[in-house]
Amino acid sequence: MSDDLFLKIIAREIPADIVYENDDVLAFRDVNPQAPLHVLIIPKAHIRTINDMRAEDTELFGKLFLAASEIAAEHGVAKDGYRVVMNCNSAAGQTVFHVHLHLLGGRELGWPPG
Ligand code: DGP
Repeated sequence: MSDDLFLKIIAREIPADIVYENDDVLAFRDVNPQAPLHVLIIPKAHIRTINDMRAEDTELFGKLFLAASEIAAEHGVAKDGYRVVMNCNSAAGQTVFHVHLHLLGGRELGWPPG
């Protein structure tokens, strides 16, 4: 857990541009944005990857998507469209081992992703 960078953001030990917060969820702008709107939406609980998700986390993961839809609406990308993606482990490009939903919007997004 001590290597969990995002826990440090939750604890305000590392600064971040926070755009959304409630009791269970925090969202902040990605430090290396890949779109005009690129927000990371994370649970405050320490969960390393999707593989570590348990049945009792189902509601919490749902809250990440609910946050995504609210943030997208607030930032004006809901109508045109946006993407949410969660990378799992190294082959998918996960580099921070605290689950996070990427919210990308504000430009045309190609498919399939690289
Ligand atoms: P992933 O590759 O799916 O694990 O995405 C990790 C993302 O986290 C990556 O897009 C860059 C972002 N990131 C890494 N360190 C920091 C940080 O200290 N602050 C912020 N805001 N974002 C970070």
